[in-house]
Amino acid sequence: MIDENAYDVVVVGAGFSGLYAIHRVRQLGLRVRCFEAGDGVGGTWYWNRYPGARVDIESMQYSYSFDDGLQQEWRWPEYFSPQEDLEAYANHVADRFGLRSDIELNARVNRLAFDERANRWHVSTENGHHVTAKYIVAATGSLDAMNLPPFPGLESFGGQWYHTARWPKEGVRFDGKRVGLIGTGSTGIQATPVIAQSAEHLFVFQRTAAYSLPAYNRPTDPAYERAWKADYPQRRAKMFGHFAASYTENDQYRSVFDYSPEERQRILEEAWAARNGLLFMRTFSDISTNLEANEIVAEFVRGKIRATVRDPKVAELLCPTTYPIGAKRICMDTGYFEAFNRDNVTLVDVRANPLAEITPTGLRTTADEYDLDIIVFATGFDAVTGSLTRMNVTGLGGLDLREKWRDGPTTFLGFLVAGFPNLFMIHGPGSPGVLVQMITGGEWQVDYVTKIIEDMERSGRQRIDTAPEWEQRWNVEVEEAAKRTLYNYADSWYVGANIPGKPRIFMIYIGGFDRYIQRCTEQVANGYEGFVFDGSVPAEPR
Ligand code: NA7
Repeated sequence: MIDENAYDVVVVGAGFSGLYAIHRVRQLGLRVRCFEAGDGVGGTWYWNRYPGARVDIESMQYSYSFDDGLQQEWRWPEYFSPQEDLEAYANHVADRFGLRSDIELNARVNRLAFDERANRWHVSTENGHHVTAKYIVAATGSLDAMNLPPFPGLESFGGQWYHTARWPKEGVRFDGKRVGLIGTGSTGIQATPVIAQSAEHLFVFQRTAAYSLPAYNRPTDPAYERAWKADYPQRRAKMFGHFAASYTENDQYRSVFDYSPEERQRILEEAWAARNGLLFMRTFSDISTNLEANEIVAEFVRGKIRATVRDPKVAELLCPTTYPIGAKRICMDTGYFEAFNRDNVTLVDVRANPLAEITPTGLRTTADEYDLDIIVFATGFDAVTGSLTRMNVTGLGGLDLREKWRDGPTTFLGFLVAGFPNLFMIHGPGSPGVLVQMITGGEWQVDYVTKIIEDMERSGRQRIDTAPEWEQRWNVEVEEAAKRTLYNYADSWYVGANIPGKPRIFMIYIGGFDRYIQRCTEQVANGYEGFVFDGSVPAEPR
């Protein structure tokens, strides 16, 4: 008798990687079930529906490549899609490939336990589902577990409050309201100009100033779309061989120091005017690796802030000075700095005067009190590991993933954890994750994982694991790659510094997507070196 609740694969999360994982697993002819916490598909682009939410990579490339019909027929109205267009795309993909019948919505996984006698995972959800599966694909997202700092007094607040990552579907009306926005990362920077348009007054509480570049978002030029569609196969192939899984036509890749100060200025001005967002960071080859080169570019960007913001004191406060440009995720904005020229926007420095408490009528810093009707928390995420550790995952011998990662996450190739067999993470710690174009990165990882599943099914293997020595070795590779950059110079979510008590470890493989593919591929080609099947003795790392 078939056990209806026994699956070959459970996919956790119906974001972009999860949707593709369902599709690929089905192609293997295996039984799959996907559990999704939200009441719709889209993952990050389902949850983050705050005002101004927009992707920072051009949509013609931040999209699936696996089906040419899909990429030919889909139209992206804007270069950088707003949240609603990305959510619509996820829904279209779910319908077009008939994925919905395998997705359980409103089903947050709250327990994953490995049964080592049966080599099966037990999966439970908050709303009472209980199934088993041979394999888990954890497509849980790098930026899913929201961070709401424990500000004292929040429960006493008489107004409304929202976290940007759990924004109500019906939206929030700001007209006539005094609004406080906490946080000036990508999210706060996108939300500020939009909220400012209707709020009676907006107070932006800034702890650390951020480097932000103009998005230059605009309607998609039909000629640009045609060029992409005519050349999709070649461009996608280039993306799979590119260090950031991206397509660029005009990388200069020369050192800042190859140019005279006047030439640099000219190149930077041209880049500022023409290269949207993240591309600007590739104007020179050494921006992310050489502090002196970085400072030249950082000072150029500060000059732009000073030229935009009329009040010199406010401008100075908005200039980031405590870390290199790019060491935290660079932000992309549409009118962020300009918003501080409005009479109804006030910047509050909570580095000098920290937030002390939320009060029944607003918020108090160590210097002042603010009457507020609405508080918006744009305070980020327990990134990369949070969505995994919050699921209560236990592996061999009942080992808890939180315990295993107490001193920081360890993985082999960013997708497998020793002692947690048959559990595959997409965009997990130690993978290129958010430092590459994530849809393409996710597609590649899903393909890699499904190939492993296919091999196991063909050879009748029950269990795939790795060994701590191989995790250590991979961790060294991750660390070495990060050391060659300036990323360790900032207290960012990349290193877990935004969550008090989280071990400070660079959690992302920055050696390049191309190099990552090469490393993953060669481990498998070398007879699955570093993997342990069905409890066999692991090979020694060389
Ligand atoms: P981020 O980038 O983590 O930004 C969170 C912001 O919230 C940042 O400015 C923080 O200041 C601020 N923050 C967090 N906790 C506090 C407290 N306790 N007091 C004051 N301010 C605080 O999250 P986002 O959602 O903006 O962006 C996440 C990613 O999504 C982004 O990098 C893109 O990849 C897309 P801090 O800098 O820590 O001083």
